[in-house]
Amino acid sequence: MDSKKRILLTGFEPFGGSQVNPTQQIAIALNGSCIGQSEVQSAILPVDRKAGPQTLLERMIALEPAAVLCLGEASRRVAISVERIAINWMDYRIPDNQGEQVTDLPIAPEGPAAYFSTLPVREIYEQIVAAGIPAELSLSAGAYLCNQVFYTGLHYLATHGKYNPFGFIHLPSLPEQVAHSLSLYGSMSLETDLKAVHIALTVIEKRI
Ligand code: PCA
Repeated sequence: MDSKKRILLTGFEPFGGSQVNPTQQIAIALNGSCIGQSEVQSAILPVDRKAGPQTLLERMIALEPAAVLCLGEASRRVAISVERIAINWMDYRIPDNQGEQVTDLPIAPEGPAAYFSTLPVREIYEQIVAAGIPAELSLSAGAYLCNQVFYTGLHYLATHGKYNPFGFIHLPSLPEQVAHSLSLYGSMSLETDLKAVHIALTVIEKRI
């Protein structure tokens, strides 16, 4: 492996009956790209309560990335959501892709109630908005797998004395996902997602 710093970028497989997940497409599109002095290495996480967080930790251990940005799709959100807080709680809204639905359980029984994102969240949010892309600072990543992965990564770093920037961004659904659903809600194009994630990675890269 060369001496370039690595940023781990993760997306998720499709879930909840959808055939696509914008975060999978973004992670694939940016895999191997250079941001400043760093290289993006992507991983696709399964929507599986055990294999999802496990795959993240395996990639973090194998790659030793200088920073990690995880992406998840939040259907019905209308803006790029830069997540501030991961909570130590699972209360799945729908089953995962293995049909498992967890109700009211902590992620790490011995862990703190919550962790703050260690990304410069306000700067990321402001830069995305400055580029003309709708964005928000979000106080909750929910209680499904995205929050679980967000919490798991921060808990791993905290319990191993590591301080690498680590955080999570939710993307809205793609226009074609909304077009094919029975109800109408907000969406964002892949092109706009790509611009926003590139901005986030550029901000993060300056901190590593
Ligand atoms: N979004 C889900 C899990 C996978 C994904 O892309 C979530 O928001 O928890």
